[in-house]
Amino acid sequence: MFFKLATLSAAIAALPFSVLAAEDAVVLPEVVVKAAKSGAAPVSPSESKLDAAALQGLRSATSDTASLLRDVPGVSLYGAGGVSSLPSIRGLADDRLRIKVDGMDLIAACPNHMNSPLSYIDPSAVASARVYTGASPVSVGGDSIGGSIVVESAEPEFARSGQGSLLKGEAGLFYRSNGNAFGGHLSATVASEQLSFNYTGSSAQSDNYTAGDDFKTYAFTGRAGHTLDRDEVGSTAYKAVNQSVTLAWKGDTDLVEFKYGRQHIPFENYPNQRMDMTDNVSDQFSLAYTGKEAWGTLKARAYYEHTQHEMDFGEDKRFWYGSASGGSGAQNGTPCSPISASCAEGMPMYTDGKNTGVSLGADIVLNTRDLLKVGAEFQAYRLDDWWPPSGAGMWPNTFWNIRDGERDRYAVFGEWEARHSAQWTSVLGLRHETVKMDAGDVNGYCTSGMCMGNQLADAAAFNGQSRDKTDRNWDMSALVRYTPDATQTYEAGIAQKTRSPSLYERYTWSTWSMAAVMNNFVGDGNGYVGDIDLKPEVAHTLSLAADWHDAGAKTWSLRVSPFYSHVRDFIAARCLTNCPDGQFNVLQYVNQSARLYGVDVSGKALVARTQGYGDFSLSGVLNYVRGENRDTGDDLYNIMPLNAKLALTQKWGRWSNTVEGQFVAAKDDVSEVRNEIETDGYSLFNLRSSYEWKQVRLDIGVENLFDRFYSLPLGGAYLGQGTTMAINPPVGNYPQWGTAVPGMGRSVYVGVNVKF
Ligand SMILES: [Cu+2]
Repeated sequence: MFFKLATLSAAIAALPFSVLAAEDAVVLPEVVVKAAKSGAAPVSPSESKLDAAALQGLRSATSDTASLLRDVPGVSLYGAGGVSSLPSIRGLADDRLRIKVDGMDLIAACPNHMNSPLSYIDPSAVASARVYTGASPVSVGGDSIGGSIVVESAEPEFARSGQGSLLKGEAGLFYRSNGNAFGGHLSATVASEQLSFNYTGSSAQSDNYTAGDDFKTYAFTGRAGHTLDRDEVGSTAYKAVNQSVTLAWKGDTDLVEFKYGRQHIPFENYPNQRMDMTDNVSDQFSLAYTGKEAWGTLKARAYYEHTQHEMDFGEDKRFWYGSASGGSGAQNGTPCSPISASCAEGMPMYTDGKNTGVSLGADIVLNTRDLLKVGAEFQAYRLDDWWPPSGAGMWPNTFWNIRDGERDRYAVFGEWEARHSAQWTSVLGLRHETVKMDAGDVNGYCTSGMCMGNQLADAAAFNGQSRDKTDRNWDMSALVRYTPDATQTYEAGIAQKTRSPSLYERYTWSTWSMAAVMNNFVGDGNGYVGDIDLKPEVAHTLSLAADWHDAGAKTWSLRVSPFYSHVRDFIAARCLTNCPDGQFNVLQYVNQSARLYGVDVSGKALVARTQGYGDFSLSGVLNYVRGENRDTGDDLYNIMPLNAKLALTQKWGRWSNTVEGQFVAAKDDVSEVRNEIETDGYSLFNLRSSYEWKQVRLDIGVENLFDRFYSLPLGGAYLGQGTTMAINPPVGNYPQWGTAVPGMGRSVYVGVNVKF
């Protein structure tokens, strides 16, 4: 066995890591947690873990994996496509968070970040999700300044000793009334005691959703062809298919897992982007090894992910207002062929991203007190972003938005976790990353003569500069946890975290408004231009947490966690030339100084234990965050206003019934430079029920019970219909500045899940 292990280790020495364990293997941090559970419970109060049971209740309600995290303290969601919203932790989102899906650092390969990391896994495939909201340990961080999210699909299962073989699976179907959404999933495992094979597949699709009662301001009249209903929110339809096969081998002390996954999104439309996703194919290959040694655990992983992404105008954006009879607009509904200098049809945009990663890590048990985690990670990322000629102003050449983009990360870290006594635990970590970036020469659609929008001069200026950049980034984090007795835990954490700019932030180059508005990953409708000389952003964070609970942590708990973060060289935006209020403008990324602070409060309590009607418990979350630009005095963009959730749950035999209220204040702290739209406060109510038999689970619920109209505070600007290619189309055409994306009106959902 040892020889085999050594051979394997050698074979995989070039490979990487992640949280991955055989059914009977135990990941080390959990040993610490479990060992402690009998006495105190020094689980970090700034870490939230959602396991299968916690996730199950929302699976039928959403096809958007990020939305499974909606009730985690400190988390809010940027609206995007139907399966692609972006989690925000304490005001920081997207590339500012470290998000790992099955051990892979996925990167959105799209100038609008449509294919965000969590869009690559279906909610039905998520077996566990961990969210680190505080000064997260360096072992789960890197190239980010906010929290970390670690999402895992199910671990491979094997037949029990003496059982011979195992055949099991799960299948489910769901339907949601709003948008007529439906889909299903299937997972099947065939295994012996040593080998395990699994297939997992899922599919979800939806028409446009409808907003609550009052959404009338933006409804269309006189539109040819497809007509939106009065309360229909344009560009919110989608279809997604995820499939994977996993082959795993288990020895006495080691586990090897190979997984191939393919995601296909035939279309996903975006109500806050000027383009829609018209095709996205992602192939993911991952090989992982976990070995339990006498000294601890060795983890290695290698992965390769290839995204082929296409955008164009979806059906709600293919219309030329005021000239329905013809014209040569790229968004005209009438076909135009052949394309030429005077005739355009659509605006195809392609992105190709290749992401290769290798990581190696060890959790070394030094003694009963000390655990040392060391790791090395390498990631090579390649990106091309090009827009083929499609006629009229987009003619005659291919527009290269980013060509031969390269972003490589080399990281090493060490983390020392010590249990000094039953009361005191500390975690100290240090991490270094070298980030090397480069990009090739670019050109616009037009490469000679009179070109629209300064394409010639912009391209020449970009090509004349060196694009080769190397950042050397240090992260550190120190955490102290004090657990005086079984009813309370206090934690203080400080961290320095660094993120290098993304390829889109450094290397997008065109100031032409039509091109710039295609580069936008915040959904605010503005155009963005990169800056090669951007510096990495560095956050210094202080995070405190106190957790009080009953001795068994069963009947009640209260957790309060204030935080403060100062970000040097925060990548903000400034006006490029002239930016009037009340319209969309072209902005450029710029390093400024920012600070974010706030508090998350969460708690639960068993309020009644009845004979006839089961147990009743109350749970709640309150989130407050402020974000300020210290250089300009402006508010940061997309900061969730004060909000709270309260839920009353009845556990009654096989029934679980919940009434949920969500209360959100008006958003009036808005980013002026981005002309961010204010949103009104609102409250929503949801009902959820589930009934469980031995092998069957039924979920049924109503979201937005009273069909309340509301605007998504982090949903961005509504660009879901009309002639989106013009930054500010003439009055009478859409989109006009000033409408936020409405949230979904009432939706009844039902889901059934069968285990076999
Ligand atoms: Cu895209």
